[in-house]
Amino acid sequence: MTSFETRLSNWREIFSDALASHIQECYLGEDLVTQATRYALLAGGKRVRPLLCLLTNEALGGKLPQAMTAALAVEFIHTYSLVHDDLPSMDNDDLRRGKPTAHKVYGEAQALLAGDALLTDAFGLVAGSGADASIDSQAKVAMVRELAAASGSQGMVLGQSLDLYWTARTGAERQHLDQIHERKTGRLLGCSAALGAIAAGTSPDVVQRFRSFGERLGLAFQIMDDLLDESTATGKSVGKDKDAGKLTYLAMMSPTAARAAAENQSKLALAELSGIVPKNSDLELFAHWLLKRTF
Ligand code: GRG
Repeated sequence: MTSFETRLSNWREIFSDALASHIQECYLGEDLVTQATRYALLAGGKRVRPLLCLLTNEALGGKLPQAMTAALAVEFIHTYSLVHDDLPSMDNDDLRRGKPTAHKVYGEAQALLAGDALLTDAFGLVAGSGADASIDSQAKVAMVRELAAASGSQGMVLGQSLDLYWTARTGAERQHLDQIHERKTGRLLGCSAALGAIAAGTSPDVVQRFRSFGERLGLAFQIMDDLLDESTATGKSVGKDKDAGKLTYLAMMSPTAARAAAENQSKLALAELSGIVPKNSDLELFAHWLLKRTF
């Protein structure tokens, strides 16, 4: 492990501890929806979005508690999206993160509700619900706006709708592919970095640079995800996207061209940090790590 990977795994542990405490506080019930919510949150995952939020905040000299609430909120929204994405009415998947999907364990209705709970609770978290008085109300409103824009009708929801529309359909062009992934993946990564910047108390201009950094990084991440679709290491059903006729980067270009497109997006992402974050910061190393990942 490089020293950066050791630091990254420490950050992941810090996030997992905060998540575990939050679960202790809010999701201990034995009713089915709470069990399904807990199951989805604790099923593992790389925690890319909260790490991006925390590393952005750190790169800007922000304090951890302010950013942690936002980090939890983005992971809640991400987890909701995975639970809903796996449902029979969407991608109908049996495996996620190497484990049975939430609806396979708790049934479709309870899984749907667990997703709804996570989405709603994410907004409750950043709005404060009395918990974190250290973020001022203006910053909280800005965070709520970021989350809504990234996940709502012009964000992830639209990306998912377009993705379903273009599945097993001919006639798609590169712009359709980019639009799906900008919305479905890019926006939430952009939001994660923007939340880290807001938590650090930066100006709207700087927040915009980080949003754009995260969005480009998200596209690069998605292209790599397409390249990894045929690997068993992801814990998803192998080759699922390809077999389902999904509009992926590999449906439109060679693996070599896809890798080059990911590298280009990552370069453009890093250019957004120039003059704000020092070279070789952990945030920059994280962007490189995302492209090298094998799971
Ligand atoms: C249901 C509104 C709605 C949206 C669903 C997230 C999503 C949109 C669909 C999941 C399928 C997919 C390939 C999405 C692209 C984003 C992506 C790469 C998700 C997987 O994220 P990881 O790799 O997951 O960070 P882990 O398991 O590590 O948390």
